[in-house]
Amino acid sequence: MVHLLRLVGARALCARRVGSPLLPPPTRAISQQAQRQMDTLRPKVREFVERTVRMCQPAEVHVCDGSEAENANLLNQMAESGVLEPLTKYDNCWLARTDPADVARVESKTFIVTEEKRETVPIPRKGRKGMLGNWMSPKALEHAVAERFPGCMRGRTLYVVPFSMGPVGSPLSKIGIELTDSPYVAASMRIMTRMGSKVLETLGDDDFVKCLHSVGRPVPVSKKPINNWPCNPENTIIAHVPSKNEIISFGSGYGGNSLLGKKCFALRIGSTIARREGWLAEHMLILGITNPAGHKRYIAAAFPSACGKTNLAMLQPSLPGYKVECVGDDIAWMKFDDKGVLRAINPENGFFGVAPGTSSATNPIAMKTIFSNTLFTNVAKTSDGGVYWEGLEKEVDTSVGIVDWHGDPWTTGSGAPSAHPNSRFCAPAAQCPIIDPQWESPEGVPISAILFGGRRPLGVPLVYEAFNWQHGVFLGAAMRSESTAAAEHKGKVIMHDPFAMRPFFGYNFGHYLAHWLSMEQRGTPATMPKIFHVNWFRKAATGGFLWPGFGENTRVLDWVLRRVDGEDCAQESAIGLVPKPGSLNLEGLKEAVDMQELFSIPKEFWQQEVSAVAQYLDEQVGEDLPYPIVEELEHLRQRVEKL
Ligand code: TSX
Ligand code: MN
Repeated sequence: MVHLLRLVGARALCARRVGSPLLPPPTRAISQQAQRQMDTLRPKVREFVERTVRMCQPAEVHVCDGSEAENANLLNQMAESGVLEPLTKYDNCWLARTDPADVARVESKTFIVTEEKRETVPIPRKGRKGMLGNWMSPKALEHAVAERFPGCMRGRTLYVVPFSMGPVGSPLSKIGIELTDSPYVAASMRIMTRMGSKVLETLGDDDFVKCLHSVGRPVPVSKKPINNWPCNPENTIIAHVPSKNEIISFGSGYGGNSLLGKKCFALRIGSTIARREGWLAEHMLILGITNPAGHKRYIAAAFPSACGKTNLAMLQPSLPGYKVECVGDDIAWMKFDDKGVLRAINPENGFFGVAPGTSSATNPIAMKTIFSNTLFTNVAKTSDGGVYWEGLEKEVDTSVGIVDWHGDPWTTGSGAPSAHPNSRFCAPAAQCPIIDPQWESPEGVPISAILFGGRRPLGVPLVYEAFNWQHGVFLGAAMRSESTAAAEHKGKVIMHDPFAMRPFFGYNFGHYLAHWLSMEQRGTPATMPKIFHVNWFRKAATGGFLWPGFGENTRVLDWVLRRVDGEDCAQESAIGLVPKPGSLNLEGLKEAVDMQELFSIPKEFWQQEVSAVAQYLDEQVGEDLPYPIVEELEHLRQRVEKL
């Protein structure tokens, strides 16, 4: 009775909201069972759920416990409603096809909400468009929410998804609660995060990050969803409110737009929490590496897209006696401990990896990870109930039939790719055969080195080391990578992507740089991670790659670790410390490598690089660019002039 009154009262409240249409009554009151579930929630959680129920008017509420039985119900129910297809060739693997209008993150509709614009983004120089994030005022967000959310979950079930980013109970972990009307999101969050009752128990009466998500298609739908994938691309918005630890996402069911623990929480909101609390939330893989002497270290590495970050995180070493283990492939939360050692956790619980290009040749470990308990999205399907994508040509029997990611028959000659280029696997990290024994360590793993990288066909050597922390921060700021950019560009362009964080900054990039620079004061000099820049993608004048890459990158990591050990195997160059001649271990390398060309530092190229980076940082960061970065740029310019 009490609950009924609450709902009625809420409806009146919704109807009074300025600018929102009068809402018809909910299709039905939520079940008594759901009410009982909601009654078990702690006051803060319950208030969040009840407020959302009043606004969004779902037909039903389900509080996720994270159990196997609950998961099986979700999956079977999605199979019945045509959202998922079972992939009968594998154990508990499923295929989702999205509406082709909902296949990727939408940066133009992603906002950070602060009182002052400058908290979110630096003010670009006159006439320049800011490329370091989108700002929205709290008023504009209020309006955007009022226009979209009232009644948006009518006819659907609201799933309450309690999740922990990081091992449950770790001092480095943070808890979120995602309210979503997408069962696909609930099932994916169970893979990508620690999800369920144990999280609510740990939360107690503490605060949590409030995550609200709706596909934005109340039932009955105005038009039949394509592929049974409801979404609302015209009205999509992904908003982050750092001051309230809130994320609000509407209109997209895909990946980073809807699995709010990942990019939205662990990077955007995470970076703002990290700044306040004095740590780092970064777009980095974490790997453990043991050398032939049995000495184990951990490396964190940031790469823009299309550099093979997941492949590096699961590297199969070519050098005898080396062992690589995986802590994470996408995000690192790093904090200096009371001894001044930088410690990292992977806040995630799974891999949400790009499928095309993944094969036994490029990443045999991933191939051993993703064929059980995995949700595939927008990959192609074989007639024997398996998956297919570009890169698997040599691994799938050509006698099988293939349907593409739209569900249409496909053959090699079709022209268009079989799988969407951004198609994904979503697989539990625990299934990775080389998952690190310490990957769930509550105190995190100690980081000895940080790598920044990029896909640089010209001018940038295989590896070089920063002279010091300040120079290392500059290397992160100056990151660029080749990418097949926006549709209007045909060819490949070298894009700026500082710290591989360009789409993920939760606050002003100038302030972010100042925060990184300040980290030097928190670390103990002897154990401060050394910073390196790597480039596996340099090409010869004749066109081919100069470096074999993949497992052979172990040779670069070996040199990095020897530098960490203090070995005298580096010499100064204009751009940083490069390997002394003969110090990179090339023993047993089958391919002939032109070391001269691989490590050359062409004066003209670097003059252009300096001016491109200078122009970018001046135009984009302007007044907010910390002086030490200006200083590093000027020193680099002077060293390059002497080449
Ligand atoms: O992931 C890659 N890595 C990192 C591996 C640990 N890729 C794939 C990038 C696409 C996402 C690479 N591609 C790497 C690399 O180190 N290097 C290259 C370029 C390359 C491609 C093919 C060959 C060599 C280099 N193979 C032959 O020429 C036979
Ligand atoms: Mn990523």
